Parts: sequence; structure tokens; C-alpha cells
Amino acid sequence: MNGVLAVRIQRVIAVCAGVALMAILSFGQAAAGKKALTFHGKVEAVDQNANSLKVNGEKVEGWMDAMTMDYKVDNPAILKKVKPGDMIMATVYKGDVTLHNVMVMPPEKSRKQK
Ligand SMILES: [Cu+2]
Repeated sequence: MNGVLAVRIQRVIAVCAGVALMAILSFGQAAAGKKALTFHGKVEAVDQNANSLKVNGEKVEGWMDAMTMDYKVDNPAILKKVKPGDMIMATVYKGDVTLHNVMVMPPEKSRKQK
């Protein structure tokens, strides 16, 4: 084996180790941020410009106490469907206050007759 080949092999090993390390780190981050929690709340305002909803939300253990605040949404299209007064549910993740996959709940029993 000549010296050039040995250097080349060392370089390949170093690159592979680097790639493996990156993969481990990014997997660790994804796993840490991946705990999906379910959020429920009542919409109080829709802000298309800020891409956010003001929601009176129920407490989500390990994520947010019950409070009314503005939340960014992952998909701006939902802001055209959601109206103040709607009950919504969404998926949220630890360390991230964005509402993901917002869904409007059917009115069910609380439906008001007009
Ligand atoms: Cu909050």
C-alpha cells in the first residue's frame, strides 16, 4: 500500500465519521422536538397579515398553560377557513409555539339555533 492510498482512505474515513456525526445530531434534534401534543382552543381573532390566530387555549401539559395568545400557524390557507368563535384543534410540539395542522371542530352540541 502506498502513502497516497493511505491518505485517501484516511480522508474517506474522516468524511464518513463527519456524515455519521451530523446524522446523529440531526436525528437527536428531530427526536427531541418530535413529541406531538394536541392543542384545543377557541379562536378569538384571525390575523392574515401576521399569519396568526389569537386563541383562548386550554392548558397543554408540558407546553403551555391555559391562556389567550397569538399563535403562528404552519399553513396560511387555514386562516381563510377559520373564523372567530370557532373551536379548533391543532398539533403542537415542545419548544415550538406554532400551531400545526389546524382543524376546525364541528359545533356539535354547542350549536346555537338561529
Ligand atoms: Cu402562551
